[in-house]
Amino acid sequence: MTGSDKITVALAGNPNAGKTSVFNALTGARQHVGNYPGVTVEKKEGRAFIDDQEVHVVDLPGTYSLTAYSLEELVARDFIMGERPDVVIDVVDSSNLERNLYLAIQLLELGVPLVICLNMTDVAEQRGIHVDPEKLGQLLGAPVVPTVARGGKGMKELLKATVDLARPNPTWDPLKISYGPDVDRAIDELSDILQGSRPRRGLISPHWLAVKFLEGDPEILNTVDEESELGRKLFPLRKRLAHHILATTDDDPESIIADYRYGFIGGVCRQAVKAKIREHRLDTSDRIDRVLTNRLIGPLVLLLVLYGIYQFVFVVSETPVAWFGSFFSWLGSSVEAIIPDGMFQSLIVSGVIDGVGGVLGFVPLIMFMFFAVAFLEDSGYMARVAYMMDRLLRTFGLHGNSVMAMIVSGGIAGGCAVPGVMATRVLKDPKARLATILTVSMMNCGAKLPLYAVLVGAFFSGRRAEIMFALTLISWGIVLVAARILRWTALRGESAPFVMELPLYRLPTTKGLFIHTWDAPGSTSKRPAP
Ligand code: BGO
Repeated sequence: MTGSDKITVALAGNPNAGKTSVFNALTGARQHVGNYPGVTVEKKEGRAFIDDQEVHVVDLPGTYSLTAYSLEELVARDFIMGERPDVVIDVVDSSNLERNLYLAIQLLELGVPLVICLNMTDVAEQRGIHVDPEKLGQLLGAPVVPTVARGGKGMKELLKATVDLARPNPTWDPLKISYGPDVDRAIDELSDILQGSRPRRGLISPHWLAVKFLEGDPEILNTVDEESELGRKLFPLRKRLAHHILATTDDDPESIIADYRYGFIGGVCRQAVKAKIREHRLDTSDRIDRVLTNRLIGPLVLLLVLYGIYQFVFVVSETPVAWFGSFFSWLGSSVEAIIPDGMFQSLIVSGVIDGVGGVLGFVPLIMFMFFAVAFLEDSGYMARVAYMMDRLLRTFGLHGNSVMAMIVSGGIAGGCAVPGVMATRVLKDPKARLATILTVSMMNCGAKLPLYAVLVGAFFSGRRAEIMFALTLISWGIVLVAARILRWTALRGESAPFVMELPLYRLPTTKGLFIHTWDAPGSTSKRPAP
């Protein structure tokens, strides 16, 4: 807290969300108006009381975002970062939640102790939109108080939640969301450099600064002199990373980051909003989702997609696999002709050439599999797979996002458990993460493939894809049962609530697909869970 027992609260919110009404309802006649220093933006301040506790309320300018593109946004952000109020109340219009949560997410990314004032609940209910405040609070990690500011409803509860959060001194704990593989990696690189030398704003997290730096936030860019030692490291790196992101995604970092924020919000709203007509940004992604995540059509499409991938991987890779086979048999017979019969020849031909050839022969197949998974991930469909699988996987004590690790480990035959285990970093629930790590190696990974291929070739030569598909389904069953047993025994406990992010659909770029195929999809996609 700032003073001995006075609490300072900043009131943020989109224009028309009801911020002025909340301010008036909280402070009544105890208000005065001034200006923010150095600018002609009006600054309203007032006092509110609850159980003898004085709360100093500062009304921030109405903003949609926390960028530095408008004076209002800059004033609001500077006040929060410079004055560090004890708590920020974000007034959101619950009848227009998705759009309003964009600011809330940015406040959470900054790390401010936040209370969400879920205003206009009367309007939302009239429109058939019911927001579950508890669920919303759980998912965002911030208290949510429903209000109707016009009638003063919920104001006491709002003040109480604010005071409860301010006592004892809350720490600034930034929300970290994933912005996709390329941007996440770029942010890691930038924040590593910023970690050591934080320009001016020593209290702000290097991760947040790195996000802003990559977004090209003019105010943050200005805090670093291009000619300084730090600037000479940061600016060329930023340029290179922005170039790479443009090449792999065909978009600039700022748009990608915004898309992923909306994806995160979409995931939150899916779980916390029940509506007769759910509020929609009716864009292409939403329309596609209506079909692809439909309860009946969605799983059928998913099975078709997986089966299509099998056909693609096995049919397309047949020729290069045969090339590898012919090359190694040619190499074997050539070496046989050179080295005389005996132990040494057997070691080289049967041991080294046949052994290495047998494994390398599956490289094209594995590359095609990774290519297919990279396509699913880059297009945004993989997040929908996780969303659809969430309910099923939860019954086995896992999480929808475990699906990426499972698929990469061999959920589509030919994967590898190493990037699979790395892909579990996205799971924030430690028990679900450990259960996934311990079980994914039972999938049909690339190392098991040669053996399966020999057996399938010998017994079911005409139906390779179908039998491999069946074997894969069996391995899924084994993994799920093993996970369930672990969650009943060694890893017993409740699962933590977690947001399923649904990024917008995008058309993958060729360069992006090749880079992600090479990297092994999922292995670098998400940040470590805090
Ligand atoms: C007018 N419920 C309802 N139904 N309305 C609310 C609520 C609520 O919870 N909260 C606020 N409003 P501001 P910003 C108006 O002014 O506080 C209404 O920009 C009108 N005015 O009364 O100003 C509030 O500060 C004529 O409505 O928002 C106001 O964030 C006809 O939402 C509007 C109808 O609130 C914006 C409404 C002359």
